[in-house]
Amino acid sequence: MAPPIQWYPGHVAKAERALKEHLQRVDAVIELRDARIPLASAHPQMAQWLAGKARLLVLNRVDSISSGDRREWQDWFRQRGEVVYFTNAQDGTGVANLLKAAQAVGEQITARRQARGMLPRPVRAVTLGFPNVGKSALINRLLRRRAVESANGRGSRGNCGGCGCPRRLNCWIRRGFCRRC
Ligand SMILES: Nc1nc2c(ncn2[C@@H]2O[C@H](COP(=O)(O)OP(=O)(O)OP(=O)(O)O)[C@@H](O)[C@H]2O)c(=O)[nH]1
Ligand SMILES: [Mg+2]
Repeated sequence: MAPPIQWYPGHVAKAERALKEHLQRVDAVIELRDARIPLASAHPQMAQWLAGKARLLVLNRVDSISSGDRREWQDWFRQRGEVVYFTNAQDGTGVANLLKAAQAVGEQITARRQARGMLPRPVRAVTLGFPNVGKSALINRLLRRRAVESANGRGSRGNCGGCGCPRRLNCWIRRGFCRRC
């Protein structure tokens, strides 16, 4: 008889643990999805993982959808109380708008920290999303420099040489802690 299929392999559990641990250290999350498949490119547990955290939802690759589809998705998310930011991380369309929103979120976080008597420090943000969705390209656009490698393909694998986090974390956690992952 064939051995039972393990649907929840150890490396996935390990990646999830690492993700949760990393999330404890960040103030805000930029969640990236593919504008062509905004629901299919969402992780079902994302909302749970990000509970209580500031989050900006980005639909990247806006150049790959029609303006009609964009309007429909915008309405769809708005009806559910969600603000979405459409970007083309390759040519930078929509990034200025996202940056403004991110700065506003940052100011709120800083004000909250100050009100609690905490010392000021730079706001920590991370981008999360499926492989190849454009995380690196967006980071480079937001920072206006080539801070991370952005390329078509399978992305980087193995352990990160900087903070030591699993680079792929099964394709979920990326960026924000060290430049190399
Ligand atoms: N047409 C188009 N291409 C994009 C867009 N954003 C990123 N790309 C391209 O898509 C490819 C993958 O982008 P990356 O930034 O490396 O994606 P990633 O999410 O960091 O990928 P991994 O690190 O492998 O998970 C690159 O060739 C980018 O130039 C976009 O909005 N539109
Ligand atoms: Mg990348």
